[in-house]
Amino acid sequence: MQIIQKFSGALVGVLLLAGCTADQGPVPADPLATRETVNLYQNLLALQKEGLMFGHQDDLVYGVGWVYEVGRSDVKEVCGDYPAVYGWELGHLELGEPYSLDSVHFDTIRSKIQEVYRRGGVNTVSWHLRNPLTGGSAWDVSSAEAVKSVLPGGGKHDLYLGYLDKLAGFLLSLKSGDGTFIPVIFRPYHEHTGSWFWWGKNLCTVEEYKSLWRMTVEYLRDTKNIHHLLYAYSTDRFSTEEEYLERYPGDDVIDMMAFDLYDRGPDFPETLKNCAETVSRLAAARTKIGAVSETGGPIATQTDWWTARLLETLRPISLSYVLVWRNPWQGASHAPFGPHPGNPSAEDFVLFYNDPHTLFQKEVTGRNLYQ
Ligand code: BMA
Repeated sequence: MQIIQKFSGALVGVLLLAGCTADQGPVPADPLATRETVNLYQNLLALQKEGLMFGHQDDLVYGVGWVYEVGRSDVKEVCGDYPAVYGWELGHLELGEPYSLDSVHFDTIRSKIQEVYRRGGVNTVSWHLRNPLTGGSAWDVSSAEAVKSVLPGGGKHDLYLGYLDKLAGFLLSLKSGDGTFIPVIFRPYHEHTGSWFWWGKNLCTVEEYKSLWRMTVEYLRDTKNIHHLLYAYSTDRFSTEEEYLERYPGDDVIDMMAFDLYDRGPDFPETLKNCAETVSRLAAARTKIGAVSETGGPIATQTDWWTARLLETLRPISLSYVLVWRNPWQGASHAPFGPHPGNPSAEDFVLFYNDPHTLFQKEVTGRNLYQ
């Protein structure tokens, strides 16, 4: 009896360390995560062994030559189906403005998140929030004091909690028709292995970056009682496991391990393979979800980009999803990264869509990811 008790105690210890409980299976970092959030987490872990979901930023709200047309999606217009994963951007929410830095109303984002949830898709949010120290944009890297200034004791700490209050208000408004909180993958402070955002590598120390993360999770989870988030850690390109993990804030606050990587030259397939294999391996070892959280390629000129460069590189690697960035409808800071009618790679996207390894709306709707 004693031996059995000792053994089961050790077993529980091992399972908890691995982010599991004996009866429930793997659980997210937030011990109070809602049932739907736990279910999403477990279903994404299972699904990433079977196929790769396709995601697109702002897919339902604008595309090439249109904005705010109900039912439209550039992806659907090319392949006949919606993506499985949808990215939304919350920059400028912290200012209390009605629309994002990409001119999408937060009320619209909310209703699209609700629509995606109803259809069984997955929502993820990013946050290019303003520089709290200078008042400049997320890209204002003129001071290496910004992260420090928002931590406890810093001159912008209270201002920053105000930012988090506004974020929390929006997240707490994400409810389905029956009042259930809609789980979302929250991906702040991304691409921090580069130095183009105020939270980037050369703008703060390792400890400051980790503290920013932990302060954010603790405030949302413990002070604001938000329990419908899966937290995503998302670097830019990296070379080694050590580099990837250098600023990782900890298994107890992170649910997804991801990276952003754009196709900017001939090294892309090899770099993508290296980063994807590393993230997939690290995520599996920790029972976390793995993903390519942002990508995009020269689809106007490289007509087999979807299959030859993206799919064939990622096919052997277990990851939850790959999300391509937006198809800007105004002030285009870059070419569309998603497929769209008339694009020279549109036919190749149909091959990508028809490949059994890729998963779109049709495949995930039947999976009941939240049950
Ligand atoms: C960038 C570009 C910008 C945009 C920002 C936040 O990569 O697409 O135009 O404002 O993301 O979505």
